[in-house]
Amino acid sequence: MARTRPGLLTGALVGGFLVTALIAIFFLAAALVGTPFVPFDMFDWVGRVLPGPVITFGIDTIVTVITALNIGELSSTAKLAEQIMAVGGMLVTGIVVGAVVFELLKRVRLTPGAAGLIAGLGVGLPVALISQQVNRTALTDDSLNLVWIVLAFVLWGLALEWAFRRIAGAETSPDGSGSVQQIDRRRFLINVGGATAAITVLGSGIGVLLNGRKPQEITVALAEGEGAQPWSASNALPNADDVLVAAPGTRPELTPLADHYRIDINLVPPTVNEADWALKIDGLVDNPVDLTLDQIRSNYEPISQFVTIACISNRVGGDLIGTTLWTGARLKDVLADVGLKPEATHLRITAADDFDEITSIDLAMNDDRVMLCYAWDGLPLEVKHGFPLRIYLPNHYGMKQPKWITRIEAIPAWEEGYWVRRGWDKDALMKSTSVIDTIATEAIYERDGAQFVPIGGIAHAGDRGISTVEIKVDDGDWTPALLRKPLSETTWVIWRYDWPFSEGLHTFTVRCVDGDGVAQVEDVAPPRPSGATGLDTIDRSV
Ligand SMILES: Nc1nc2c(c(=O)[nH]1)N[C@H]1C(S)=C(S)[C@@H](COP(=O)(O)O)O[C@H]1N2
Ligand SMILES: [Mo]
Repeated sequence: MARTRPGLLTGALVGGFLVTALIAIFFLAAALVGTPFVPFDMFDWVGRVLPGPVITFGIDTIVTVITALNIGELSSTAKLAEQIMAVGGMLVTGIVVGAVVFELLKRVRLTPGAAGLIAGLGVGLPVALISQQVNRTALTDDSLNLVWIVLAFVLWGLALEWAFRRIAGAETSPDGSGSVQQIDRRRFLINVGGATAAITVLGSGIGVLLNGRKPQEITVALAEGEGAQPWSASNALPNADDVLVAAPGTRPELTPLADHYRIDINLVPPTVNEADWALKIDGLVDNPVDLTLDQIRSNYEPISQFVTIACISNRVGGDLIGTTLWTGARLKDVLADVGLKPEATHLRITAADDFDEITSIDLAMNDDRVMLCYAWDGLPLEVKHGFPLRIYLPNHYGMKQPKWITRIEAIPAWEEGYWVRRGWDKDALMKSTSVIDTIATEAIYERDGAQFVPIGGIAHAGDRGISTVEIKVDDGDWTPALLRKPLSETTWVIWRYDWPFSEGLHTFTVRCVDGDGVAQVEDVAPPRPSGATGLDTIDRSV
């Protein structure tokens, strides 16, 4: 028994301890400064590279388990299960690597530091590159993330090796008897376990607290009556500190209310008299209610979000798209008060113009952003934009989002809504799109002896965000544009590309990749039935 050097089992234990602390540190850093939370990135990546049937089996299993155990509402529980699996996956990786490193050190004599460095780089480098490629969770710069992840893993590897040498050193010291050696190892493991537990509890505790801080929440006081000014007249936009200036001629980042597109089935919008209006919520609910506008405004915590909405009829490069600040009450808060019956699966939303659409309760209850909206840019909704109430459904085209809502009825099955009955897509999820607004030849400038023309526009991909915008001039290479930080995760992104000027007739084309890494569809499709695709192209002689 004496003189056994630590091997697989001890390595697994130490690897597990240390990786737990590492996970907590990644979590804390993510909450503090927005570096990637590595386990989630890795999980997303694994989900994408694994073959379809394996994923389907995995999802089916989660669904079966959640349903069988009856542990709560499906999609949020499933998300939690996935997050646990993501962290578990990293834990297992740490355990396996710990075991391998200890076994290796037991068998092979290596220069001090080599094993730790190899283990750290061996795991850290691919993980950092994958995280960068997936780029789901980071707010920080790519190169910073890369350095941070690799460094963290290298330190982790070195800690592993240090632990091995401590244990091995203690046990091969020539003086003691076997029993002393055993106590030494046990005490050391307890110390390591205690230290990592402390880091984990502290790191994740602070991380949770920081995450509890709602990110840059905007409070909007409703301005009403004669001469009321929009919110944006006296408030800076949340990305005002972004150094990237839009190319001259790019549309405004926040669409002035007067310029916001309007689409509906009415020649004259229905005028709702606030005094006569109430929102009826009925159907499969325990307590049907009629809510006045005042009740909706004051009984529920108001939330404000920057929103880009587009019409499904918008052509590539068209102007049926706009961005403003929406304020309202979370639909799930309102639904909580009426008590949905278990048979209820969908909501039929009807409007003063007899327009109707059907929304799933799953979406309403699980997406905190879904709201009953009563203000745009701090002002009560304009009549033509849906006064007194409209709904916001992130990632869906306008046709899914009734204005002038009068009634919400909980129903037991999905039904076709107004435009679906007329042949349009039942889901109407927003397609990724990118648009050239300007080729600012008048703003040509010189730098290092070369001339540049600023080109700019917008890119939008529902609530998926935009990771890349690229420009092509004639048959040249696709070149990345610079991106402004968007107003929110659901708004369009302003991009800019300073083009090395050359005279003549040129063709400019733009394309984008969404935040999930999915490229904009380049095949040309008309708006009907599910939204236009294809690339925006401009011919210009300069
Ligand atoms: N009641 C009602 N709501 C409606 C519509 C409508 O015709 N009636 N049109 C929808 C469509 S197709 C779009 S694109 C958006 C447009 O909203 P906006 O006019 O405020 O931009 O409203 C949606 N909500
Ligand atoms: Mo629309």
